[in-house]
Amino acid sequence: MSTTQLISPVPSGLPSFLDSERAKNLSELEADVAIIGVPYGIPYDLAGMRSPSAPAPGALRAASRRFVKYLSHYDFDLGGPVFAGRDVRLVDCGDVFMYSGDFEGNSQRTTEAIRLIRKSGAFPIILGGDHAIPIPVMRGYDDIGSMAVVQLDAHIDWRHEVNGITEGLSSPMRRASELEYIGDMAQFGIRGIGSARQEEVDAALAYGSRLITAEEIHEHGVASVLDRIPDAENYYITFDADGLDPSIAPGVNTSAPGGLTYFQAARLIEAVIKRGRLVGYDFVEVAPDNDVAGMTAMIGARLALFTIGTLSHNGQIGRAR
Ligand SMILES: [Mn+2]
Repeated sequence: MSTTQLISPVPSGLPSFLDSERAKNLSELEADVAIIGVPYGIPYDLAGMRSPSAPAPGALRAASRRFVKYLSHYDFDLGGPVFAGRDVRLVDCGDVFMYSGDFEGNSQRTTEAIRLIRKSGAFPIILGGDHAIPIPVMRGYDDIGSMAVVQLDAHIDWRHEVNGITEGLSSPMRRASELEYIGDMAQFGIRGIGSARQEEVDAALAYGSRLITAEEIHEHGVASVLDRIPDAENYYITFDADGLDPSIAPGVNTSAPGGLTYFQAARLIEAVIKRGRLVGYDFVEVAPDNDVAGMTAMIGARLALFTIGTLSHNGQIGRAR
């Protein structure tokens, strides 16, 4: 299919993420961090054609506005100024352009967008969309050599297929495991029912994925599980909003009781960044129609900002002034 348009920039009149500059051409990026929305995955049925997470990138951008005036402030979660006093250039690339019904093409455009962002040297922050979107996103890392994947989620997402669809929201970790450049995996916050039958658990364990339940984190503390993050040079974090507890993140597609707190999630992200180079971060599965007072979008925007701040504090992005 012919690609006529790769992205739709954030429309004027609507907020960009953290009020950052709006990029119009991914081939001309000059940034340390590039925000990109990917509104659609591949639906399982007709009802899924209108993804509840399609408006999520816009909701996360809107929620990020409350932090804009504090970007020069002290961040107590980071123990210093948000960007550690460094120059960090953020751009918002808008959303990957989605052609109605052209799921394969949308997927290819997503991969292409990630390749262009990475080629520019910018760190990609991917706003889902549902949990199908890391599948085309991770294909944009085929030149990386190797990377580990750390997932925060209630569900293990190891289904081979659902209704014959192999690249849907239940399958990102299974598809990731098939990419030759993806090595170890750790999956944090796992709990409840609904993500796996015995065969998916067996497949994950056979691959060597580390499944760390939410209960273990609550019982023994997040510090006790940080050593389960695999050793790697490069890391990709995929964060399903339902990994968080429904009491703080009700606006998701598949709520599960017993989830992670904000600080458990933040300290997991921080620990990954301290271990090696983080090369990508996605936050997916926000369903704005289910949200309460915009709490889920707010915590999603906060965690993305925390991730950017932590990268800056660890010298992975930006320049010393
Ligand atoms: Mn998921």
